[in-house]
Amino acid sequence: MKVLVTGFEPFGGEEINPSWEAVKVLPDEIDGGADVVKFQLPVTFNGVREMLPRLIVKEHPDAVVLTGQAGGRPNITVERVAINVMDSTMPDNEGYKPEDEPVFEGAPAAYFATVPVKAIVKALREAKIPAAVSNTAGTYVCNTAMFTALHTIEVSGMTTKAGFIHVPFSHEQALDKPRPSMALETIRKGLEIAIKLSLKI
Ligand code: PCA
Repeated sequence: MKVLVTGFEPFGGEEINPSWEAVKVLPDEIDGGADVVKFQLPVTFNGVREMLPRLIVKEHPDAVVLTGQAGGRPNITVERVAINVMDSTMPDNEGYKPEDEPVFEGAPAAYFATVPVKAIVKALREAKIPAAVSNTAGTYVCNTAMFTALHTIEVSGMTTKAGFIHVPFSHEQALDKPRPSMALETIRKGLEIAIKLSLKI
């Protein structure tokens, strides 16, 4: 078994991105033998749309677990759906600011996550980690990544499961701002739970 796990580089003036900080300290093998392939994605609409399809086809993993920072959210959120829209008032790390553009022209309006969203939330809560289902991954780069992964899997006829987990700011990021935050170790543990469940179906 193999799982591809991605986190993002920092954006929006932050020095770190807790998604990548947590992904990079995951074990290289999970659940008694599943290989964990880790990759840091750029926070750019074009970079994600170009790199992710190549990576997924090359690695041909059993599951893809994408992660990103959702600063301001107090809990780990498991995304239910990705939409075929790029719409942003905040420029990406290349200065690109799309308005009402599709991620892929002619692709479906949306894809549902194929990882077990509700089961992951339940397992996180059982592990005492605050978690919830989210019904929007936004219209910035994270949604584009989730849409790109699900669309790539669909058009390639792969059976790979894919989903997106948004994580809060880490405590380090919130030291000087009144925003909710979570310990990186808790985030890492939460991702491990999500990965295990994503590989089980
Ligand atoms: N979060 C952003 C993009 C990169 C990241 O970590 C988002 O939610 O779209």
